[in-house]
Amino acid sequence: MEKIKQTGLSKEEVLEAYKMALRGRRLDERLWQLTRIGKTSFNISGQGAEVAQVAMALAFDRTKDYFLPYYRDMTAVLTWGMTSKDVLLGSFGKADDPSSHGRQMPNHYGSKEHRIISHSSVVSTQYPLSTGVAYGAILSKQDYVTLVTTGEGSANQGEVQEAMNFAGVKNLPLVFVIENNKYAISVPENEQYAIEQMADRGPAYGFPGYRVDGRDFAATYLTFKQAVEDARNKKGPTLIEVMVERLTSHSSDDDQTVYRSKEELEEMKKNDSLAVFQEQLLKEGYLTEEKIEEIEQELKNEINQATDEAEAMPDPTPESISENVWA
Ligand SMILES: Cc1ncc(C[n+]2csc(CCOP(=O)(O)OP(=O)(O)O)c2C)c(N)n1
Ligand SMILES: [Mg+2]
Repeated sequence: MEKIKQTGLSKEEVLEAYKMALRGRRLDERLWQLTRIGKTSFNISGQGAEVAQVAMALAFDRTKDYFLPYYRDMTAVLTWGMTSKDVLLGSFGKADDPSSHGRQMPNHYGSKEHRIISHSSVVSTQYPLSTGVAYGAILSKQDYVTLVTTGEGSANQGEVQEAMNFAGVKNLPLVFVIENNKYAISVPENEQYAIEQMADRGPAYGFPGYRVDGRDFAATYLTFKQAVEDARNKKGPTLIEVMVERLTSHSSDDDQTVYRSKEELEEMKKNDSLAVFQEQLLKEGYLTEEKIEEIEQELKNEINQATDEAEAMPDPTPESISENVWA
């Protein structure tokens, strides 16, 4: 059977998934442009992880589940319900930015409306927080599932081990994710961890751990689907290590050509997950060249409009400085 069909998603849903992954790429390209021309201060980019993030988010019930993302998860939060304009409001630091009303750095996503919980720049602090959110489901007898993500470098923080241990002990309805792009800024994976795969840390805390290729939309979606179902059915947490690429530098403040070879960068770009997904959809009859063109045009219009609208919004006022912060 064709691969995409195995997901059980309808043709419309698969096309929406493709459009969402492409939205993530095109919007991120816009964010880079805005940084480069000095209209925004910073960008940290999920290029290379879009397909995996769509597959991950689609496996949840986005009308009731909770999500504690990290800074590279723009495409995941878009899939969860945030809009291109919401993201742009955050990058411009506008008063109406749903993530923090312009208090946080760009890419620190949050949305009360969509149950996306804002995170700290101190990496992985969302992990222990997520155990509280998940424990809340048990204490309040609700059946929501919690999703939390971090990078493979940040997964070596002490509180990540504490969070996973607590989740195992309490059998929490929680899906732990490590997005492994093989770099923590300039530090390569062989200097980050000594085990073969980070997924092995799940069983160390008493629950399953899987490694999945984030370029494989169907495999990623199905792995998450199972984890969500298990969490919802009181079978406890799962750790999923998603292998992705980091196509860009760590952020707009560094240059990865200084610490990665030209060959490595070229090899990575040849295996761009978005191209792999597009190729697969063309082959399996979901997409045509004309349809791709149509989607590209729709996204271009959407992102242009969102940029103009977000940029025209007011900045936070000096008088509001002590609002929307812990004071
Ligand atoms: C506790 C802490 N230490 C260091 C930093 C600086 N820092 C920000 S991102 C990052 C690398 C994270 O790498 P990884 O977890 O692999 O995530 P990626 O950025 O690759 O997605 C570091 C060291 C920080 N924000 N917080
Ligand atoms: Mg990393």
